[in-house]
Amino acid sequence: PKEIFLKDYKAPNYAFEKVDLKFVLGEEKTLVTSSIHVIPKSSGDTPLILDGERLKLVTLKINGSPVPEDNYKVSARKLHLTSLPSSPFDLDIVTEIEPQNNTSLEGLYKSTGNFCTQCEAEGFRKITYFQDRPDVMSKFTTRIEADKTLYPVLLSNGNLIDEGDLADGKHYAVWEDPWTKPCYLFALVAGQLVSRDDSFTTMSGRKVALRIWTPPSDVPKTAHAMKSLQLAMKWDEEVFGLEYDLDLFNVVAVPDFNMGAMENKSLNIFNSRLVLASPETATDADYAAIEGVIGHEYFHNWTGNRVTCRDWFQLSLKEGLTVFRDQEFSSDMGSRGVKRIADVGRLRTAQFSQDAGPMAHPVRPHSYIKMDNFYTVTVYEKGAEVVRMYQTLLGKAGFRKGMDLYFQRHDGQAVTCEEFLAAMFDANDVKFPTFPLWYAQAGTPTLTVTTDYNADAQTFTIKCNQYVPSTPGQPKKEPMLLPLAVGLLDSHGQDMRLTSVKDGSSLHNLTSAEGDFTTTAVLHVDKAEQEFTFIDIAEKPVPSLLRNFSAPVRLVSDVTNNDLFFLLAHDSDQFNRWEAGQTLSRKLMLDLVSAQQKGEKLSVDSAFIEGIRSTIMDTSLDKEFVAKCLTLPGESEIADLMDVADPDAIHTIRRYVITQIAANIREELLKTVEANRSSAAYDPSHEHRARRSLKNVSLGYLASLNEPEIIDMAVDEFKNATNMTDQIAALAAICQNPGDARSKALADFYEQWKEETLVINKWLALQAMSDIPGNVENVRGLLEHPAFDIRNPNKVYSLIGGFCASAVNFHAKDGSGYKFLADVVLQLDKLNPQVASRMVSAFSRWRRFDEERQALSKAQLERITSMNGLSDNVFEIASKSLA
Ligand code: DPP
Ligand code: ZN
Repeated sequence: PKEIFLKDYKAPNYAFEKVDLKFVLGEEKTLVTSSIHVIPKSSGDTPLILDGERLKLVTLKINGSPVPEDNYKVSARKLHLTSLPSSPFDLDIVTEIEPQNNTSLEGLYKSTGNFCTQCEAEGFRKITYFQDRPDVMSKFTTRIEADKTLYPVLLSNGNLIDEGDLADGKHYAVWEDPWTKPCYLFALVAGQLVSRDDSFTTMSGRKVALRIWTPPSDVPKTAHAMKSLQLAMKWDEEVFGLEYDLDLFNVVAVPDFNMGAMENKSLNIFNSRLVLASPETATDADYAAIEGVIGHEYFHNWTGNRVTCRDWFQLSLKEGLTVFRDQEFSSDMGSRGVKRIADVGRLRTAQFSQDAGPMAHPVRPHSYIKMDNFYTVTVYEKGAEVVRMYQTLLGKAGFRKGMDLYFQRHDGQAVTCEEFLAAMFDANDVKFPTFPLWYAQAGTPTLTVTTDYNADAQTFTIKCNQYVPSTPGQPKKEPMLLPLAVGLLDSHGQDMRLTSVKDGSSLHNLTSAEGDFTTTAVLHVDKAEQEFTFIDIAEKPVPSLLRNFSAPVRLVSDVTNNDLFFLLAHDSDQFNRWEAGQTLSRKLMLDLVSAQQKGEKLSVDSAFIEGIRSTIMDTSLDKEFVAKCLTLPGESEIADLMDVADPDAIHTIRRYVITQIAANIREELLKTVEANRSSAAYDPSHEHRARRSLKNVSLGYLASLNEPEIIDMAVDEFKNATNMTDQIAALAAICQNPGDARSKALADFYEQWKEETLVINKWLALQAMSDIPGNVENVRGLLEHPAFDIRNPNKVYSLIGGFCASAVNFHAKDGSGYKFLADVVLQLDKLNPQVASRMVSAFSRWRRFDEERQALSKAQLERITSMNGLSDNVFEIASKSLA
């Protein structure tokens, strides 16, 4: 397989000004006619190289005449055209494809009988020959012809300009998109769908029709998605002044979809799980995910579609920015602090671990074999942190100025991350020379902070040391700009006024001209070693460092456990209040893991238990925040902090700490469950979501005690639940303990929900993630269950992805988990390389484990890479993991 490099980028030699597509959709074959108006951009006889995969070329014409055989060459992945006219010409290509046999779910494929498309990143080349790259932007029209009974609804991008009946029970529709776009934003849907219709009136008074399409029985489940869409449209106008630019916006829900959703111009296509929700079938987390992703795809209309990427290395230009925008949207719709905690939690578990492993890559990668493999937590979530840092450095108003300039300069263009950075800094007339390194250097910086209070001078000094670890291909790193947000708490737990800070020899005033003082200072850490001194600090403060997680770094500090308990009780920064508790938990768990490994007696520090008790009893706190504080760091987060990860010891210790907490605050937990039961009618408001989350976390703790009366209580909660949030939480609580109650609850749940695919996926995931010893055999059994289908990505993510998330079983000492995953990956790779490649990623951290486990997983990785006919997708991940 061929590796592609950012440094080799060359602008295309031919522009495609206008593209007229015609699809004749059929059961056996589909005929695609593409008529392209081509504009040569360079002089001389440069070949035009088109991408195309699994296509049957039927005819090829230039300016109406067949292209002579000597002037073109077809290979497995390209169509080379030579001896081309030097002035603009029309290229007509007819290809034949078989969407019904397309199991890769990219290009044009069928899902439950309907036709649909997924073209990002490089799926359009499975539809027709094209310059399949984002810097080729064209105006598209799309004519669709299909059987009218089987496919009554025909959709594509833009506006419907014509429709009508044809002979033989067929009909047609013609769609015209007035905006230029790259082919990755092309979409087509044809099938038996009905829509929920609503509208949105934009800030300039235009009425936009909104339609969410699903199979008829699912229409009632689209109300939340519709409301989320309207909120997102309003939010983008209010916060960024961005208005929708067509009179119609369609969303289609599809059950078979590799990713979450896709922002195709005016025809978003979504994985069903991110559209469909009812209180009975979807959890509060599902509701929140739908709101976030509906927002995300809508926001792409400006950040992604109106301004797109020059090449795929720039993916974070649109994804980092759009994730940041959806995070801000969700924060404004719900609880900002809790949202930040959830986002950082995900960054820290998934992205930090990627950044420390063989797949580590910069936010803007330097090379790839298969672009699909770079839709990663680094490009998305770390990319969003980079965007957030601009806002932290420039302020909200400064960030908005940068966004305005970005659109002013680049609307209608395909650009790079440099252009975004330039717009941000030019609009604010600043320069931060080391900031661009965030795009180029992989690896999570470690920021080490030591502090010193000088009572005589009344100064508080913060000494910083930053270190960016080496990563594959990048042995040496430079220091980069880390915005470090700092607050200082006085002995009453109040924020101190910060008036000025010295950075080396320069003194910065932190008071504004109006005399407003600040309680959080943003320090610009951009050297390997650096000192900052706060002036006029009247007493020894407790520092609150990296407030709101102001930079994506690993923070190591000399803050004591006593300081952490103080911050947990008092910090005005909600994120850092939570973080203080997490830091204490991580220290405790790491100490216990080491005690366990040495065979020492285990015990949990009573101050820790008291900290938890006072948090759960503090009625002034948001209950969702309390639920977050009660949740211990995950097993993989602890594993990442060890020199040699010991999944068995970590698992034992996490269970041990949970049961110790439960036994010690049993009464408080019981009271919390009592006090926070839901009313019969589901209330989606923040207050009620928060009550449910606290009740369910408490129930989970109690069930860990495995006492008969508590299990009875959990079974009652399960039976009486009126919504999925409570029902699945009760089921999960029961499932912690093997036995009759568990088997019965699982069987009852299946009976109740077997017709609801999305609910049954939760049932699969719950069993797959179980820590019951030897669970691999249950999971192998579930592969044969009628509820499972290896062709459906959601089911694979639930069952196989779920299994890999259970460290004790995936990393079972006998290697059974590794063998299971390799078996599935090899089977899956023949059907759907993108999904297979996501699954094989679970192997990538194999070097983190002991020698026996390393040998076992390495053998499975080698078994995979030695397979003939392996996809580029799986090859890239597996071979880089072995490198
Ligand atoms: N561009 C898509 C997204 O919204 C990829 N599935 O992230
Ligand atoms: Zn996106």
